[in-house]
Amino acid sequence: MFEPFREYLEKQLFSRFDLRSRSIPPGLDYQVSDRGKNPATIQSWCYQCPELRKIRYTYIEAGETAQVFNSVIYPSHCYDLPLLGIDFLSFGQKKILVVLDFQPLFRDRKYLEKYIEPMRSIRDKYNDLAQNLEMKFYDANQYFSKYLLFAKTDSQTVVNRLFPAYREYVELYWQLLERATPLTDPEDIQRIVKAQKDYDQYSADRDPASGLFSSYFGHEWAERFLYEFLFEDAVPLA
Ligand code: BLA
Repeated sequence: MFEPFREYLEKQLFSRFDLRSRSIPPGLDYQVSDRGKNPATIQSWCYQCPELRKIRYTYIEAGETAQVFNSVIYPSHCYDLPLLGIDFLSFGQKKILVVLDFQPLFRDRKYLEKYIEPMRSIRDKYNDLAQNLEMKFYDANQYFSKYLLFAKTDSQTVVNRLFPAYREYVELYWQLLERATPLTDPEDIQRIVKAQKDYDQYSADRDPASGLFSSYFGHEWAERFLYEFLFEDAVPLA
């Protein structure tokens, strides 16, 4: 279902950046579930380059029952850019949920003007994918922008609308990165280190996928996956 999205991202990354593999802890890069009726696999990829300190994406494949493409791109600590966040989920034809955003690290006017306003024209073009759905797990005002794509949709729309929207958002993200000037003051950089770490903690503690990971791969594996790979700068809750 979302394989073309993964391929597109991969091709973009490899053609634009000087990527190096970034290690994934043993056992977390690939796993097969022996539980449930449908065999499920989860595979992850992780890279880095001078501009982007962590690029990770994950594909869950459980046939008709579940297909998920999830990704977060963390810019280098010398860029205050939002994180590129992608979460596309399909649980059979009836339930498809897509979320795509530049996840802001700060919320002051100047920051939003610089990094979020540029999304507006794309978001307006794809109004049908921005449905103002209520968030149950996350606070919409925390690490989400007002121009996120967030929709319950169908497979036709995924192909005809989401794919072009995705390409435009990703393209814009590269542009913002190209235009960004690296921070040099260690204090400014520390502020980004802290903000990205806070993002990891917030996200790991609330991840709505935790139950899904546990049900397929067991609780212990799920906790490791969350705190050692997806959001590795977070510490597990006591
Ligand atoms: C919701 N994301 C979800 C849900 C699951 C995942 C299972 C709940 C769907 C439901 O309502 O039934 C899945 N989350 C994952 C997976 C991973 C993960 C598989 O982290 C990791 C491999 N989530 C993100 C990112 C964004 C994001 C980067 O990981 C940003 C674009 C958004 N996911 C997001 C939002 C919701 C969601 C906004 C709805 C949550 C809510 O209602 O509060």
